[in-house]
Amino acid sequence: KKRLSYEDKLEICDHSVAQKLLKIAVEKRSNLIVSADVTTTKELLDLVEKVGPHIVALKTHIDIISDFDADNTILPLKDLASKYNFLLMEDRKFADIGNTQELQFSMGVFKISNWADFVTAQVIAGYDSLDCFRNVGVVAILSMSSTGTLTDLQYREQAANIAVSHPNVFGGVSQNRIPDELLLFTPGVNLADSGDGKGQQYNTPEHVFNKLQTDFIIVGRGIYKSDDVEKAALNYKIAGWNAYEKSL
Ligand code: UP6
Repeated sequence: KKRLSYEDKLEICDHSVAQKLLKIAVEKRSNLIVSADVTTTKELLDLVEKVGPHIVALKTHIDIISDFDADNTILPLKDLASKYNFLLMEDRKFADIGNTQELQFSMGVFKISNWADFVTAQVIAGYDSLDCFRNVGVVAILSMSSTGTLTDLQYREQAANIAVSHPNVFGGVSQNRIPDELLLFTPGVNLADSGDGKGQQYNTPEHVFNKLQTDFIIVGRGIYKSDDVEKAALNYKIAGWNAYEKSL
């Protein structure tokens, strides 16, 4: 079966964040999400200045920023997001009971609910645990890219059932195909390496569009570790877009 285009997905994915992402993808001719796994505010903002024009979203692990400060980290980040037209995806991978997740989402140092357009969450704690993300969109972790992951077929099916039926969820992170009404986000993408020696496993953009019919590729080290970050971002953007068009 042929994959759905972004235009097709705009018809069936009605969550407001899904709509925004799909429109940005079509406008920028990009399905690239950069994973900004750097550890200082300066590195983060420098990276975003370079990749911003090429991405649909920036994926953060905000808790690895050693000098995090709402005014110095988040305000300029939000300015860059509107300047370059991309969304902020906080890859928190929440994995607790609803009440705790609600606190982790809105309280503490990072106050994710104040700035993230969407977040990732495990579904391990069950359907109701996702109710607290009313004001953002959720991308559910349905399977993982690392060796030995416990996300077997039975888990993935049950996780997908939760994701499809929960109104706050509009997408899934997976290394497998997922139902069409969700947007598929695929990390573990790298053009040069097949792994990182720490369990990460990589595929090419070609593979994840052809075999998984993914919607968005997530690239970290393939871009931010590159000698020419801007050129690398452009390369992955083009590779991702060509792979998407070929898979149609
Ligand atoms: N990530 C994965 N695999 C998953 C889920 N999430 O790699 O199954 C995240 C990692 C990292 C990024 O937390 O931020 O995607 C991948 O980075 P890399 O391209 O440098 O390997």
